[in-house]
Amino acid sequence: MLPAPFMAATYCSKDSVMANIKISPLGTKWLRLLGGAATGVIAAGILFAVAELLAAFFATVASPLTSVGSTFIDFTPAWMKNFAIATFGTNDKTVLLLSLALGAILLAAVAGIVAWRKFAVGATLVVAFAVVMGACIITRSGASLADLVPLLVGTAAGLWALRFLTPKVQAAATLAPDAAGSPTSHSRRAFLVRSAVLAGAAVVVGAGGTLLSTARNTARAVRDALKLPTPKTMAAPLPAGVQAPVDGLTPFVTPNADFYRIDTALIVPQIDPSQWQLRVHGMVEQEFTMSFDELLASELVETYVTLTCVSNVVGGNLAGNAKWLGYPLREVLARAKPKPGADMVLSTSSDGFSASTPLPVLQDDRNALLAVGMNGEPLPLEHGFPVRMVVPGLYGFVSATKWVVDLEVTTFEQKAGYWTSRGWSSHGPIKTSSRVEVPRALGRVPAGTVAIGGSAWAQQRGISKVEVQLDNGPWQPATLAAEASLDTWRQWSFIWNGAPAGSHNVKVRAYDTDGTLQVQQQAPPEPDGSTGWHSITFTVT
Ligand SMILES: Nc1nc2c(c(=O)[nH]1)N[C@H]1C(S)=C(S)[C@@H](COP(=O)(O)O)O[C@H]1N2
Ligand SMILES: [Mo]
Repeated sequence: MLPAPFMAATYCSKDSVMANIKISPLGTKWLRLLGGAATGVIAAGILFAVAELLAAFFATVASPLTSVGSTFIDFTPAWMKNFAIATFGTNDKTVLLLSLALGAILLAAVAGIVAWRKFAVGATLVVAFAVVMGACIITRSGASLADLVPLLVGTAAGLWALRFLTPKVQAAATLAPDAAGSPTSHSRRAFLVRSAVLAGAAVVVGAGGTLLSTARNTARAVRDALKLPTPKTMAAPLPAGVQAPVDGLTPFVTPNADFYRIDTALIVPQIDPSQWQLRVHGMVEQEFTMSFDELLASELVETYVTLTCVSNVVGGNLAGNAKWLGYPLREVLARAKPKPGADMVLSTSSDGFSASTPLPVLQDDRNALLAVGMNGEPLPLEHGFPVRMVVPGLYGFVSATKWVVDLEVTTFEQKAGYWTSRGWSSHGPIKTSSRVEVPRALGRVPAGTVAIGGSAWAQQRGISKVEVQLDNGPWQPATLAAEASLDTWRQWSFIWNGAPAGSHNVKVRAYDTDGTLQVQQQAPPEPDGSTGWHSITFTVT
């Protein structure tokens, strides 16, 4: 016998009315679908809520939902990921989470609808989804069997909920009220009550689990309370005039809150520094591990470095400049003593991301750092707390591993980093770039004197000259702001007197200190960084 609400849209709980109502087969079909879908979604809610709650106690890696999301990210084809970063920028994760949630709801609804026809098949679907989720969880970096407990118990609870909400008699059931008159109104009410109770329980348990895991997560509190030691070598004070005198330019030092963020982490890794360890191993004479206290007790260096992302398009904003505090990686490697033949260090984060950095780059005097501080504070959680790498001159994808926990000295032939195995290059020296920041593209400025400005970078080589071209006229030298170091970006400005009203175009190009001109040929970011001269159009009113 089916619960009544799925028998007729016009159904009413008053028995007297019921007697006169004809059951519409069409309405019945839709209500059955709706009931099945609701059953599936509520059962999934119970599954995830219970799993979330238990994950607060058992899991060492993320909860089932986020493990699935993370695995999804790792298996997303490169073109789709590039599209997501290009289209949604830093919102890419929100979009992913929403799509995943939508996908989960759809699958759950399907399983519920199927369960209403044939319970065993619906239940098998749920088990199949659970197996896939289990595979996602167990393959996360650092996962153990304990991480499966929340999923197992959650799945059991979800299956129970599915059974509890699925009518006992299924597709073959007759639609007529049974002999007792209208037990159907009872079953309808029973279904609604049961659904409401279970849905409420899922919300309460899920919210409780989330609160619990947040409360048990000490990383943020520890980070906020952490006092970093004074560096042995302080950064040289910034020269006056690193900021070009043009209103609206990007600040020379990027505040932490405004620093671009790019990573594959769906949930920011939460690492308690007292649990943090760096393992140094591979082709070395001396393998060792280093604790956070040991790192802080080392001779720390402070230095300004502009970080840039290989995914940055011409004129894009995936670049930031900060004062980093850290321990030179050349000291770490000097202690490990790489063996002959090694040419790469594969750095791996707690969440499994990895980067391949040429060994010599980490051994020369450029101050490649195991960084603990950013602009006078501990690293923000989303920028790698407690420890990340910062390597001047290389794009982040081959050097700037956040939440770093492992350094393996190896060779490019034997190992590849996360993005290299997804179609990007294995090496990533930063290409000379420049951009116009003021006026804004398609912006409007008053007639008279127009201030134009922007920044340029060529980490390790430095910027020696910037030129601008107005309306396809001759290239003219821009005024360079003071240089902080070869590893930071350099601002430039150009004052255009007597700009006539109308639409104008400004183009910029930079030279590094070797005198090499920025590449003119337009190229997309993949596989080793975009090239091309930035050009914008604006209107003088
Ligand atoms: N663990 C981890 N570290 C990572 C990444 C990542 O996905 N995971 N992305 C890298 C990339 S591509 C860049 S550009 C920089 C960005 O650092 P930011 O987010 O602090 O700006 O981090 C690098 N380090
Ligand atoms: Mo990047």
